[in-house]
Amino acid sequence: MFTRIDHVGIACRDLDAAVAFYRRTYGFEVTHEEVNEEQGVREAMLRVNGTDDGGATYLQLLEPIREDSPVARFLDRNGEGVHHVAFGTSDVAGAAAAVGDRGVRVLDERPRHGSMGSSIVFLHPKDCGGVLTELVQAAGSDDAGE
Ligand code: CMX
Ligand code: CO
Repeated sequence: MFTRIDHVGIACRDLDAAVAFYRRTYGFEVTHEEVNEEQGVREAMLRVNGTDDGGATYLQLLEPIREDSPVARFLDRNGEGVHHVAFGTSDVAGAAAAVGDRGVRVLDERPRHGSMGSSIVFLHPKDCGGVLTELVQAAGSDDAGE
């Protein structure tokens, strides 16, 4: 059901500074940048590697665009650092339903819009051993329903 780590989400206060750090330290380049109003973030996706199912693995650098957003609250509490882990699947609605049946709270009733046209759902960190977990179906993935 889950075929890869789609991305690791990292909260930062200054997106441009974070992008510069990942470029000069590791040589990772920005594949895509966007503002996601619904999630309250400006974000950059840095592609790390491709996978044999045609997917890829990214770092997602996240800067809050408003104070009442999840990433702003996270930064206030914890400072900069790892914010969430995202697993890739070809059927995010089915995967969320299956995980929900296993007793994990699914935070989104319906998949929402994620980076690069993906569909995403979040799971409650308190049901996942303290890890905020995201499920991702890439745009154009086989079972894409949207
Ligand atoms: N990782 C682990 N634990 C987290 C967390 C995170 N990223 N964010 C919050 N928590 C914990 C808090 O530490 C707190 O724990 P305690 O009660 O033990 O102190 C608890 O969850 C509640 O925290 P809160 O700040 O009061 O709650 P929020 O109102 O911020 O809600 C959550 C937390 C997970 C429901 C909310 O952040 C959410 O809905 N997140 C999903 C959306 C999101 O994160 N979007 C940004 C990324 C977008 C993208 O990836 O595309
Ligand atoms: Co994410």
